[in-house]
Amino acid sequence: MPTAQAQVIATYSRRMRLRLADDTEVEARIKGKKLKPVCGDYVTAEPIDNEGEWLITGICDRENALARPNMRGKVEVLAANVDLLIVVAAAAPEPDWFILDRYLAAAENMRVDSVVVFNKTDLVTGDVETTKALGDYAQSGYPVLLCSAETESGIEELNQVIRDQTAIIVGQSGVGKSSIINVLMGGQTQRTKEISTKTGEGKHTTVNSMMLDLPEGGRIIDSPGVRDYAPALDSIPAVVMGFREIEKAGHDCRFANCRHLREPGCAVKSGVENDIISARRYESYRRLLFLTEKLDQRS
Ligand SMILES: Nc1nc2c(ncn2[C@@H]2O[C@H](COP(=O)(O)OP(=O)(O)O)[C@@H](O)[C@H]2O)c(=O)[nH]1
Ligand SMILES: [Mg+2]
Ligand SMILES: [Zn+2]
Repeated sequence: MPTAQAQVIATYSRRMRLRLADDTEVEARIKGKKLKPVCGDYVTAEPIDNEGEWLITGICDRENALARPNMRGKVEVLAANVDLLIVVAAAAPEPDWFILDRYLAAAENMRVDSVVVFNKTDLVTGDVETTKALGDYAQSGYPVLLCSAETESGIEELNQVIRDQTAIIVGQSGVGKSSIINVLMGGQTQRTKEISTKTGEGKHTTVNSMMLDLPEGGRIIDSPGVRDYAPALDSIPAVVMGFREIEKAGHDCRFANCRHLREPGCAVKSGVENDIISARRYESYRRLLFLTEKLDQRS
Protein backbone atom coordinates (compact mmCIF):
# COMPACT_ATOMS: atom_id res chain seq x y z
CA MET A 1 0.00 0.00 0.00
CA PRO A 2 1.34 3.44 -0.86
CA THR A 3 2.06 6.18 1.62
CA ALA A 4 -0.82 8.60 2.18
CA GLN A 5 -1.09 12.12 3.57
CA ALA A 6 -3.15 12.48 6.69
CA GLN A 7 -3.80 14.94 9.50
CA VAL A 8 -3.42 14.21 13.20
CA ILE A 9 -6.76 15.01 14.86
CA ALA A 10 -6.18 13.54 18.32
CA THR A 11 -3.19 12.47 20.34
CA TYR A 12 -3.00 10.06 23.23
CA SER A 13 0.63 9.99 24.23
CA ARG A 14 2.31 7.97 21.46
CA ARG A 15 -0.95 6.95 19.80
CA MET A 16 -2.81 9.14 17.36
CA ARG A 17 -6.04 9.41 15.46
CA LEU A 18 -5.60 10.41 11.82
CA ARG A 19 -7.97 11.79 9.25
CA LEU A 20 -7.15 10.52 5.79
CA ALA A 21 -7.68 12.42 2.55
CA ASP A 22 -11.03 10.65 1.99
CA ASP A 23 -12.21 11.87 5.44
CA THR A 24 -12.08 8.46 7.09
CA GLU A 25 -10.45 8.25 10.52
CA VAL A 26 -7.92 5.65 11.54
CA GLU A 27 -5.75 4.96 14.55
CA ALA A 28 -2.02 5.10 14.21
CA ARG A 29 1.28 4.39 15.86
CA ILE A 30 4.49 6.29 15.24
CA LYS A 31 7.53 4.90 13.49
CA GLY A 32 10.63 5.24 15.65
CA LYS A 33 11.18 7.35 18.77
CA LYS A 34 12.32 10.59 17.16
CA LEU A 35 9.09 11.54 15.40
CA LYS A 36 6.83 13.67 17.59
CA PRO A 37 3.63 14.44 15.72
CA VAL A 38 1.09 16.74 17.39
CA CYS A 39 -2.53 17.64 16.84
CA GLY A 40 -2.89 19.55 13.56
CA ASP A 41 0.20 18.04 11.98
CA TYR A 42 0.07 16.77 8.43
CA VAL A 43 1.89 13.47 8.29
CA THR A 44 2.77 10.71 5.89
CA ALA A 45 1.38 7.34 6.95
CA GLU A 46 0.83 3.85 5.70
CA PRO A 47 -1.44 1.01 6.77
CA ILE A 48 0.18 -1.78 8.76
CA ASP A 49 -0.34 -5.18 7.13
CA ASN A 50 -3.06 -7.30 8.73
CA GLU A 51 -3.85 -4.68 11.34
CA GLY A 52 -6.47 -1.98 11.40
CA GLU A 53 -3.81 0.51 12.41
CA TRP A 54 -1.60 2.84 10.47
CA LEU A 55 2.02 3.83 10.92
CA ILE A 56 3.11 7.49 10.85
CA THR A 57 6.36 7.68 8.90
CA GLY A 58 6.99 11.43 8.67
CA ILE A 59 5.79 14.93 9.57
CA CYS A 60 5.24 17.56 6.89
CA ASP A 61 6.66 21.07 7.41
CA ARG A 62 4.66 23.02 9.98
CA GLU A 63 3.22 26.40 9.19
CA ASN A 64 3.42 27.22 12.89
CA ALA A 65 3.49 25.49 16.23
CA LEU A 66 2.37 26.34 19.74
CA ALA A 67 5.15 25.22 22.05
CA ARG A 68 5.92 25.34 25.74
CA PRO A 69 8.75 24.24 27.96
CA ASN A 70 8.01 20.92 29.68
CA MET A 71 8.94 19.93 33.22
CA ARG A 72 12.54 19.27 32.20
CA GLY A 73 12.80 22.64 30.46
CA LYS A 74 12.71 21.16 26.98
CA VAL A 75 10.42 22.60 24.36
CA GLU A 76 7.29 20.55 23.83
CA VAL A 77 4.97 21.28 20.89
CA LEU A 78 1.26 21.29 21.73
CA ALA A 79 -0.37 21.81 18.34
CA ALA A 80 0.57 22.80 14.83
CA ASN A 81 -0.90 24.60 11.83
CA VAL A 82 -3.44 26.75 13.65
CA ASP A 83 -5.01 29.99 12.40
CA LEU A 84 -6.39 31.44 15.62
CA LEU A 85 -5.57 31.36 19.32
CA ILE A 86 -8.57 31.73 21.62
CA VAL A 87 -7.32 32.83 25.04
CA VAL A 88 -9.92 32.38 27.75
CA ALA A 89 -10.22 34.03 31.16
CA ALA A 90 -13.30 33.93 33.35
CA ALA A 91 -15.06 35.52 36.30
CA ALA A 92 -13.80 32.47 38.23
CA PRO A 93 -11.16 31.23 38.84
CA GLU A 94 -9.58 34.64 39.39
CA PRO A 95 -7.87 35.65 36.16
CA ASP A 96 -4.11 35.54 35.95
CA TRP A 97 -3.60 38.22 33.31
CA PHE A 98 0.10 37.40 33.07
CA ILE A 99 -0.85 33.98 31.69
CA LEU A 100 -3.06 35.64 29.06
CA ASP A 101 -0.27 38.06 28.15
CA ARG A 102 2.13 35.17 27.67
CA TYR A 103 -0.28 33.28 25.44
CA LEU A 104 -0.83 36.41 23.39
CA ALA A 105 2.94 36.88 23.16
CA ALA A 106 3.21 33.32 21.86
CA ALA A 107 0.55 34.02 19.24
CA GLU A 108 2.37 37.16 18.10
CA ASN A 109 5.56 35.15 17.68
CA MET A 110 3.65 32.42 15.81
CA ARG A 111 2.14 35.17 13.68
CA VAL A 112 -1.37 33.88 14.26
CA ASP A 113 -4.40 35.97 15.19
CA SER A 114 -5.78 35.82 18.68
CA VAL A 115 -8.98 36.70 20.44
CA VAL A 116 -9.50 37.28 24.16
CA VAL A 117 -12.60 35.62 25.60
CA PHE A 118 -13.99 36.43 29.03
CA ASN A 119 -16.34 33.64 30.11
CA LYS A 120 -18.86 33.17 32.94
CA THR A 121 -20.35 36.64 32.57
CA ASP A 122 -23.45 35.16 34.26
CA LEU A 123 -21.49 35.13 37.53
CA VAL A 124 -20.30 38.71 37.80
CA THR A 125 -20.22 42.00 36.00
CA GLY A 126 -18.34 45.21 36.53
CA ASP A 127 -15.20 44.06 38.34
CA VAL A 128 -12.91 47.09 38.01
CA GLU A 129 -9.67 45.22 37.47
CA THR A 130 -11.25 42.92 34.88
CA THR A 131 -12.83 45.81 33.01
CA LYS A 132 -9.46 47.57 32.92
CA ALA A 133 -7.56 44.47 31.77
CA LEU A 134 -10.06 43.68 29.02
CA GLY A 135 -9.98 47.33 27.96
CA ASP A 136 -6.19 47.13 27.68
CA TYR A 137 -6.48 44.18 25.27
CA ALA A 138 -9.06 45.95 23.16
CA GLN A 139 -6.85 49.05 23.07
CA SER A 140 -3.95 46.92 21.85
CA GLY A 141 -6.15 45.75 18.99
CA TYR A 142 -7.26 42.33 20.21
CA PRO A 143 -10.89 41.38 19.71
CA VAL A 144 -12.44 40.93 23.17
CA LEU A 145 -15.55 38.79 23.53
CA LEU A 146 -17.67 38.41 26.63
CA CYS A 147 -19.58 35.17 26.88
CA SER A 148 -21.22 32.63 29.10
CA ALA A 149 -21.18 28.95 28.28
CA GLU A 150 -23.94 28.67 30.88
CA THR A 151 -26.45 31.07 29.27
CA GLU A 152 -24.82 30.73 25.82
CA SER A 153 -24.68 34.51 25.42
CA GLY A 154 -21.79 35.65 23.23
CA ILE A 155 -21.09 32.18 21.86
CA GLU A 156 -22.50 32.97 18.42
CA GLU A 157 -20.08 35.92 18.19
CA LEU A 158 -17.23 33.54 18.93
CA ASN A 159 -18.51 31.20 16.23
CA GLN A 160 -18.31 34.08 13.80
CA VAL A 161 -14.75 34.95 14.79
CA ILE A 162 -13.68 31.34 14.19
CA ARG A 163 -15.53 31.11 10.86
CA ASP A 164 -13.78 28.44 8.80
CA GLN A 165 -10.46 28.65 10.63
CA THR A 166 -8.61 26.15 12.80
CA ALA A 167 -8.56 27.54 16.32
CA ILE A 168 -6.90 26.39 19.51
CA ILE A 169 -8.48 27.25 22.84
CA VAL A 170 -6.19 27.89 25.81
CA GLY A 171 -6.31 29.35 29.30
CA GLN A 172 -6.19 28.42 32.97
CA SER A 173 -8.03 25.22 33.81
CA GLY A 174 -11.56 25.77 35.02
CA VAL A 175 -12.26 28.87 32.93
CA GLY A 176 -14.75 26.92 30.80
CA LYS A 177 -12.84 25.92 27.65
CA SER A 178 -14.53 22.55 27.34
CA SER A 179 -17.91 24.07 28.18
CA ILE A 180 -17.50 26.68 25.44
CA ILE A 181 -16.59 23.94 22.95
CA ASN A 182 -19.67 21.98 23.98
CA VAL A 183 -21.89 24.96 23.18
CA LEU A 184 -20.04 25.60 19.90
CA MET A 185 -20.62 21.93 19.06
CA GLY A 186 -24.34 22.59 19.35
CA GLY A 187 -24.84 20.55 22.46
CA GLN A 188 -23.47 17.36 21.00
CA THR A 189 -21.80 15.75 23.94
CA GLN A 190 -18.11 16.07 23.50
CA ARG A 191 -17.24 12.47 24.09
CA THR A 192 -13.56 11.87 24.34
CA LYS A 193 -12.98 9.24 21.73
CA GLU A 194 -10.79 6.68 23.31
CA ILE A 195 -8.20 4.66 21.53
CA SER A 196 -8.81 0.97 21.94
CA THR A 197 -5.77 -0.92 23.04
CA LYS A 198 -4.88 -3.91 20.89
CA THR A 199 -3.56 -5.77 23.88
CA GLY A 200 -6.93 -5.47 25.56
CA GLU A 201 -5.49 -4.25 28.80
CA GLY A 202 -8.72 -2.41 29.23
CA LYS A 203 -6.89 0.79 30.16
CA HIS A 204 -7.89 3.93 28.37
CA THR A 205 -5.10 6.31 27.64
CA THR A 206 -6.15 9.89 28.30
CA VAL A 207 -6.44 12.28 25.44
CA ASN A 208 -3.72 14.92 25.17
CA SER A 209 -5.45 17.03 22.60
CA MET A 210 -8.10 16.75 19.95
CA MET A 211 -9.45 18.70 17.03
CA LEU A 212 -13.21 18.95 16.63
CA ASP A 213 -15.20 19.94 13.55
CA LEU A 214 -17.66 22.68 14.38
CA PRO A 215 -21.17 22.36 12.91
CA GLU A 216 -21.07 25.89 11.48
CA GLY A 217 -17.60 25.47 9.98
CA GLY A 218 -14.11 25.70 11.33
CA ARG A 219 -12.34 23.50 13.79
CA ILE A 220 -11.23 23.82 17.37
CA ILE A 221 -8.45 22.14 19.32
CA ASP A 222 -8.88 21.43 23.03
CA SER A 223 -6.01 20.19 25.16
CA PRO A 224 -7.73 18.74 28.22
CA GLY A 225 -4.68 16.92 29.50
CA VAL A 226 -2.54 20.01 29.55
CA ARG A 227 -1.94 21.86 32.78
CA ASP A 228 -1.81 25.64 32.99
CA TYR A 229 1.07 26.89 31.10
CA ALA A 230 2.42 29.77 29.20
CA PRO A 231 5.20 29.54 26.69
CA ALA A 232 8.66 30.90 27.27
CA LEU A 233 10.27 33.00 24.59
CA ASP A 234 13.91 32.76 23.76
CA SER A 235 15.15 36.30 23.15
CA ILE A 236 14.56 39.98 23.92
CA PRO A 237 13.26 40.67 20.38
CA ALA A 238 10.80 37.77 20.75
CA VAL A 239 9.46 39.25 23.99
CA VAL A 240 9.19 42.72 22.41
CA MET A 241 7.39 41.16 19.44
CA GLY A 242 4.99 39.51 21.90
CA PHE A 243 3.53 42.84 23.07
CA ARG A 244 2.27 44.57 19.96
CA GLU A 245 1.77 48.02 21.54
CA ILE A 246 5.29 47.92 23.00
CA GLU A 247 6.78 46.75 19.72
CA LYS A 248 5.04 49.60 17.93
CA ALA A 249 6.06 52.31 20.38
CA GLY A 250 9.63 50.94 20.39
CA HIS A 251 10.21 52.26 16.88
CA ASP A 252 10.45 55.74 18.43
CA CYS A 253 13.05 54.87 21.09
CA ARG A 254 16.41 56.62 20.87
CA PHE A 255 18.32 53.34 20.67
CA ALA A 256 17.46 50.65 18.15
CA ASN A 257 18.33 47.92 20.67
CA CYS A 258 16.35 49.54 23.51
CA ARG A 259 15.02 46.97 26.00
CA HIS A 260 12.52 49.52 27.31
CA LEU A 261 13.80 49.22 30.86
CA ARG A 262 15.89 52.23 31.89
CA GLU A 263 17.35 53.40 28.62
CA PRO A 264 17.22 57.17 28.00
CA GLY A 265 14.84 58.37 25.31
CA CYS A 266 12.64 55.29 25.64
CA ALA A 267 9.30 55.83 23.92
CA VAL A 268 7.80 52.83 25.68
CA LYS A 269 8.54 54.19 29.16
CA SER A 270 7.07 57.56 28.25
CA GLY A 271 4.07 55.74 26.74
CA VAL A 272 3.51 54.05 30.10
CA GLU A 273 3.95 57.34 31.98
CA ASN A 274 1.43 59.03 29.72
CA ASP A 275 -1.05 56.15 30.06
CA ILE A 276 -0.87 55.30 26.36
CA ILE A 277 0.58 51.89 27.20
CA SER A 278 -1.02 49.91 30.01
CA ALA A 279 1.22 49.78 33.08
CA ARG A 280 -0.08 46.26 33.76
CA ARG A 281 0.84 45.03 30.27
CA TYR A 282 4.22 46.73 30.61
CA GLU A 283 4.78 44.91 33.90
CA SER A 284 3.97 41.61 32.13
CA TYR A 285 6.51 42.54 29.48
CA ARG A 286 9.18 43.11 32.15
CA ARG A 287 8.34 39.83 33.91
CA LEU A 288 8.53 37.85 30.69
CA LEU A 289 11.75 39.61 29.73
CA PHE A 290 13.34 38.67 33.06
CA LEU A 291 12.13 35.08 32.73
CA THR A 292 13.51 34.89 29.23
CA GLU A 293 16.84 36.53 29.73
CA LYS A 294 17.47 36.03 33.43
CA LEU A 295 18.26 39.73 33.47
CA ASP A 296 19.13 41.51 36.66
CA GLN A 297 15.79 42.61 38.10
CA ARG A 298 17.31 45.99 39.10
CA SER A 299 18.27 46.96 35.58
N1 LIG B 1 -21.47 29.87 35.90
C1 LIG B 1 -20.78 29.40 34.86
N2 LIG B 1 -20.06 28.27 34.98
C2 LIG B 1 -19.37 27.83 33.91
C3 LIG B 1 -19.41 28.51 32.67
N3 LIG B 1 -18.61 27.84 31.79
C4 LIG B 1 -18.11 26.78 32.47
N4 LIG B 1 -18.58 26.75 33.73
C5 LIG B 1 -18.25 25.78 34.78
O1 LIG B 1 -16.86 25.89 35.11
C6 LIG B 1 -16.29 24.62 35.41
C7 LIG B 1 -15.08 24.34 34.53
O2 LIG B 1 -15.49 24.26 33.17
P1 LIG B 1 -14.65 23.48 32.07
O3 LIG B 1 -15.36 23.66 30.79
O4 LIG B 1 -14.36 22.10 32.51
O5 LIG B 1 -13.29 24.32 32.10
P2 LIG B 1 -11.90 24.01 31.38
O6 LIG B 1 -10.99 23.41 32.42
O7 LIG B 1 -11.37 25.34 30.96
O8 LIG B 1 -12.15 23.09 30.22
C8 LIG B 1 -17.42 23.62 35.20
O9 LIG B 1 -17.99 23.33 36.46
C9 LIG B 1 -18.41 24.36 34.31
O10 LIG B 1 -19.73 23.92 34.50
C10 LIG B 1 -20.19 29.72 32.58
O11 LIG B 1 -20.28 30.40 31.54
N5 LIG B 1 -20.85 30.11 33.70
MG1 LIG C 1 -11.32 21.24 29.63
ZN1 LIG D 1 12.59 51.79 24.63
